[in-house]
Amino acid sequence: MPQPDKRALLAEGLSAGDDDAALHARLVAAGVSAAAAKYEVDRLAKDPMAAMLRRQAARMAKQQWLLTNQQRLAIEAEGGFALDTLDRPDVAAFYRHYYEANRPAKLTGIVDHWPALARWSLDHFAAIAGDTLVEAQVERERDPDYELAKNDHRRLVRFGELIDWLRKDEPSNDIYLTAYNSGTNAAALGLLWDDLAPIDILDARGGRDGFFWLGPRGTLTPWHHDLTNNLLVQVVGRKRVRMAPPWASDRMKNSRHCFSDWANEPLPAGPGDADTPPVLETVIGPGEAVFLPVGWWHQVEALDLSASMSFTSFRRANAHVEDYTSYGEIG
Ligand SMILES: O=C(O)CCC(=O)C(=O)O
Repeated sequence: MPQPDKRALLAEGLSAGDDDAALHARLVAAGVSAAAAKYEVDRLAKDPMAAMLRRQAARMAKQQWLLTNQQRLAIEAEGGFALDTLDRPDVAAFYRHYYEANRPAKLTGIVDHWPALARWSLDHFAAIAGDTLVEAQVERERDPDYELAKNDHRRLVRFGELIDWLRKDEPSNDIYLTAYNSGTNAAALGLLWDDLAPIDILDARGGRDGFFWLGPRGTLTPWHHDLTNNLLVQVVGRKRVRMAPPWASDRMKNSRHCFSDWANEPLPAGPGDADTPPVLETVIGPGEAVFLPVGWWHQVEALDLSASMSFTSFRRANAHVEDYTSYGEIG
């Protein structure tokens, strides 16, 4: 029988905030004799690495307490933990109560003036850019990590071919033009920007700096958080958006970068429990939008053939990415 790795067990226990008795019990439960476990635990008293791990665990516990307070306040708030819908929001009120408060919202009436709402269709896309090469994310269904490995899934496709395939209206998560493809698509699909117009809550760039999303019914963007504040505007079809707050990150299984091991799990809307985060859920249709604050987890499913735009050009710096460093393994 293999010997338990006592150092690994101790490191695990110290990181979890175990006291000496809990560390001892952890070793014994893994098959270490009581005498050997006592020897190992006693030795930690002189180990500077153990002292540091203990301090780190205490810091983490303190931070978790602060986050739990955020949860209590949000759940006990008047109206409960809920997503507000703001119709034609006042710009100053939006910034004060949502953007600066790191609070999501569903927004309506902010793009009623966009010609895209009447114009965008597969025929329109084919007419203005059918012969153009666009970049898409492809072969997503064969790879459970298609978002994390998104570079491997980039391909150039003729826009007209993709449009013909979309006309079949088959549900699929295999191909999706996403914001990640914008480096190519912003130029390739430049004529589409003539169908957009400025949005009051954004800065003055007139909607021309947005990111285009086009895919069939059934695309799934797995649970992740963005590194910026983000506005997702729906133009064609509907999307279901699920959101979980940053203060519930202890339940988000965040083992890598900004991604969650919940992947596309349909975490239920509601206050959550000890294992699952509180979740807000909404469906946005043509002309509707959702404000996704930085750090909020979200998962998005297209319920129909869908075309959307997203924007990060708020009237604030929105530069949170500049001091983000956790790109690798976390959990
Ligand atoms: O619309 C989607 O599929 C995903 C949108 C999203 O996750 C984002 O804009 O950050």
